[in-house]
Amino acid sequence: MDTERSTSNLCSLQSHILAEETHHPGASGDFSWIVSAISLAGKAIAHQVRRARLEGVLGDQGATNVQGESQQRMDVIANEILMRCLGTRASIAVLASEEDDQPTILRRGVDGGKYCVLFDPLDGSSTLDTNGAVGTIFTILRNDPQIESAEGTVCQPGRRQVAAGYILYGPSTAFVITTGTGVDLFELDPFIGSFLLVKRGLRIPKARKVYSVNEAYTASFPCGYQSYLAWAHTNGYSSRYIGSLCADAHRILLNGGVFLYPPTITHPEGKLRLLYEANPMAMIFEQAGGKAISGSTPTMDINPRKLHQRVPLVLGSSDEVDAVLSHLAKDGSAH
Ligand code: P6P
Repeated sequence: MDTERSTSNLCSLQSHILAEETHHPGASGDFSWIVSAISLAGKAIAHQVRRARLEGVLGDQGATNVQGESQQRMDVIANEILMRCLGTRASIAVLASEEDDQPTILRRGVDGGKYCVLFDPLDGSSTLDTNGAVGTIFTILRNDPQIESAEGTVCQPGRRQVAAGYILYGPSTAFVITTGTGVDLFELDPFIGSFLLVKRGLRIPKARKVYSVNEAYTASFPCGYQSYLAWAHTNGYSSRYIGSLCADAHRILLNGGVFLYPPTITHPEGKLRLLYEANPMAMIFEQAGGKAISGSTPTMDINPRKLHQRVPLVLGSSDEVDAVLSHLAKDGSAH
């Protein structure tokens, strides 16, 4: 991937979003303010992640979240940072987080609440103890003032996402975002405190013989997924799996390949959450020329039933997702 950083002008995320806004006549700037708040939260979380062990905030919070998963102290810290940064933005009606049972209503549509923001504050946080890469995943939806319940308002299909992205806290801090006209990649320069544009219009390679799955659960995958893995094992594929969605997805977005989280005995509906993990990733990958399916359905076509709904997910290069789909269709595993 050639990057623009070395030859082009300095372009920050802030100025890039404001420039994008000029393509939307009548844009009020509200959307840019929301992205700016997410950017601010990303910088603050990046700082906390890097100092977590020094400040003794790694490990369990001693509680379980709505998902029934043990909450990490850094999950709570990241969640609070996002709430504090987004809560001040006047155009947000509803915030929803993986860490909170219910959405947070900030204001109604009549009071200017134009958007809803959903996020997984620190995906993969259990790998932090061993210095693993973690990420914040976010999506922005339009608020529908006609819908009374906050959960009903945010339960929109992925096709209606206004923007989606993630912030990956790894050796560097990467900010990936799409607003529906391609995918742009920024990297945090900690010395000037700005996310700088390094790649505009990122495209995923059409094919790459690398798959990413937790093979320990293979015996409990539906047979179509098992059939695909058996085929991949005898067709020159290699395997890479970190166990942190943002890190696995980012590698595939840049290099190509396919990520799979099929249904398992523990998670018969799949483990990943539709609204604030699968859908934002699906928008990014489709905008970069890739594909994202849940069973045989494009992930973004699913009509959500509830906030923390889980789905199976296959995400990646178009040819590689098609190869998985062909095995699911053959074995009738796609559901
Ligand atoms: P497993 C992290 O807990 C997460 O939600 C995703 O980031 C990741 O892709 C998946 O779970 C890993 O799950 O069962 O392989 O540990």
